[in-house]
Amino acid sequence: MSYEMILVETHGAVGLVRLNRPKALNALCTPLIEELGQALRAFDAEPAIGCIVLTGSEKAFAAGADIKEMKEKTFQDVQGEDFITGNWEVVTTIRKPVIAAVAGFALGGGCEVAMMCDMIVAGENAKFGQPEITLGTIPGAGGSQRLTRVVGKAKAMDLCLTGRMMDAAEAERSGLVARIVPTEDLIKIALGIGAEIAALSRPVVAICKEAVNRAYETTLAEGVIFERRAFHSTFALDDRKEGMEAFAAKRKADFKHH
Ligand code: DAK
Repeated sequence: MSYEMILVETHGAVGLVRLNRPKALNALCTPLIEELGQALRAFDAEPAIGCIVLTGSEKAFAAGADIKEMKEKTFQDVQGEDFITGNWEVVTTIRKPVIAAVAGFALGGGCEVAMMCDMIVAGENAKFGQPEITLGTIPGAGGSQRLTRVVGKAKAMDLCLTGRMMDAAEAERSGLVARIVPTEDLIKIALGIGAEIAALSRPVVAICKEAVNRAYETTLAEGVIFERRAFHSTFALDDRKEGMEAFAAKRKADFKHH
């Protein structure tokens, strides 16, 4: 598959997608979002891949949806065509873990895409924000919802109502970012985390991702029941047996992904 706005690489069992529209700071125009969806779906369907890393450049993960593409649209346009909704949701449908490796700006749709991923690893220079209010609009790809769930009402209101940016340290303190790493080592470290996850049992990783995500969709009591059933289901796998036998035998587990 050849792409024009992203670069796709494979590093062992880890798929790497780089947003690559440097002149526009990786602004997420419709063709870019389409290519991103195709690449993520292809990695999700590839049995040799166990984890996916999504990144941008050192200057920008993505500076938002493409404002120049959006600016002439009317209400009838965006409502009528359900403006760009479908492809923007693809990230949330991927079953393998997706790590956002964020350096530089992650603004508007860029911040929203990063939040759709399963964890964010940030370079020290990362900046997050939902500046849509300064453009006379509001977040449109889940920013007001996911940010609020992740960082709480106080910070979400602060960011969404003022449009200010938050740096990597504040983002980590607020729970948005899993780890901060030196910007120059970001890709290497994200790929390392990806390789660590990809070496684990693929079906168990998928079950675990589903269980954590369930916490955002249900009550605690229902979530715990879901987790219990999912936990029980891991006992149907050879990998669960191998993991526990390897521990008892003081050797490294050799997961076969079934
Ligand atoms: N769109 C289009 N072009 C952009 C852009 C963007 N979001 N961000 C930057 N660029 C372009 C600039 O226009 C400039 O292009 P030229 O003038 O060279 O042609 C080039 O990238 C370099 O940008 P700057 O010259 O501005 O670079 P600086 O370092 O001075 O500033 C900056 C960097 C990130 C602070 C600044 O570029 C900036 O403020 N950018 C806009 C950030 C922003 O407001 N983002 C939010 C966009 S609204 C939805 C899904 C998603 C959304 C909505 C709906 N649905 C599913 C319904 C999302 C909406 C948004 O994200």
